[in-house]
Amino acid sequence: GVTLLQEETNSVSVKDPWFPRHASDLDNCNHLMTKYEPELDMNHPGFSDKEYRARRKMIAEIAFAYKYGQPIPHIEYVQTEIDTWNAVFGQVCDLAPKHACKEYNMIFENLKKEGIFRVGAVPQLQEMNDFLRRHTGFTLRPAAGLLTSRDFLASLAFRVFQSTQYVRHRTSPYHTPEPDCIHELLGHMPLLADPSFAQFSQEIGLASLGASDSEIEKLSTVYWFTVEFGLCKEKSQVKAYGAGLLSAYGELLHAISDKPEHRPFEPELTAVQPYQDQEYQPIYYVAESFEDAKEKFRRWVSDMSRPFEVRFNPHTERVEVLDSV
Ligand code: TIH
Ligand code: FE2
Repeated sequence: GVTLLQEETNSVSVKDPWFPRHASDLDNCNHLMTKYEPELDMNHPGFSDKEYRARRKMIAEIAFAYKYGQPIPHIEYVQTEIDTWNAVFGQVCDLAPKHACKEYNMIFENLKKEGIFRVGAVPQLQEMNDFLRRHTGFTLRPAAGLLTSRDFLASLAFRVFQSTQYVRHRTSPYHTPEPDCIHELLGHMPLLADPSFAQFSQEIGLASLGASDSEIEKLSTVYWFTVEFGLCKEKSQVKAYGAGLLSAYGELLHAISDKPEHRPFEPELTAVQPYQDQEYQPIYYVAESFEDAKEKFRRWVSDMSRPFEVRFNPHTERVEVLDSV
């Protein structure tokens, strides 16, 4: 009897699954995936670097202690971290004008003008938070590492982006398999300040609330091939908008070369395409535009099995649940 009862309370009911209803509920959405942790993964470039591991631990503790509404703690980045930022930032300054989509480039220029992106200082999450809030209402929360898809996607429903705050190991500046703040800042943040792209990101998040595990898997695959590794058309050219391309110049050049396969973005096909996160992608999906990707995504999501609809109320930062007809 007791066991059965416990099983019932632990399992997620189809009718009433738990998911965050208010932005402050994201305090409970910070579960980490265990891969790539420098503490656990022998292949991590920081595995044998005691000092780096201590640094990561200290910054992770800041993320775990963070609560909704607090200012994001300032990190005093050290010279090796600043050098790594300078190296990646320099690459992006060289390559983005030619290979990034126009929306990215416009906001990138703006970020330089405002002094948030500059040589010599890793941008602070709090200043980036203030910039994003002014443009699209997106805000940031510090994350300790790679989050579970369910937790990460849920935050997007509230226009909250959970961002790591540590810097990749200095021995691999131009590519890392795990997110770090250079990837978040140079890859993700500029487009989170674009209204159309912000809307697309939030819609993926809203679709994930209360979704089944297999639907979460599909949504995170769509996220992977769009927000992380997406390409888009601009006149007759193919440009990058995926964050994993914009923060890693080796993969950016690979993606736009004729080596990988380019396929048109079709959510129902993209969602079931297996992917790996150790090496460069062999396949990229090309969107006609953000607007077109959003339209296609909406049509696909409306076929998902969830028995209710959700909508975000920005005044209360609350997700309202509506029975669908
Ligand atoms: N590979 C990216 C980089 O080196 O900046 C980081 C990541 C992209 C996607 C997941 S982690
Ligand atoms: Fe990312």
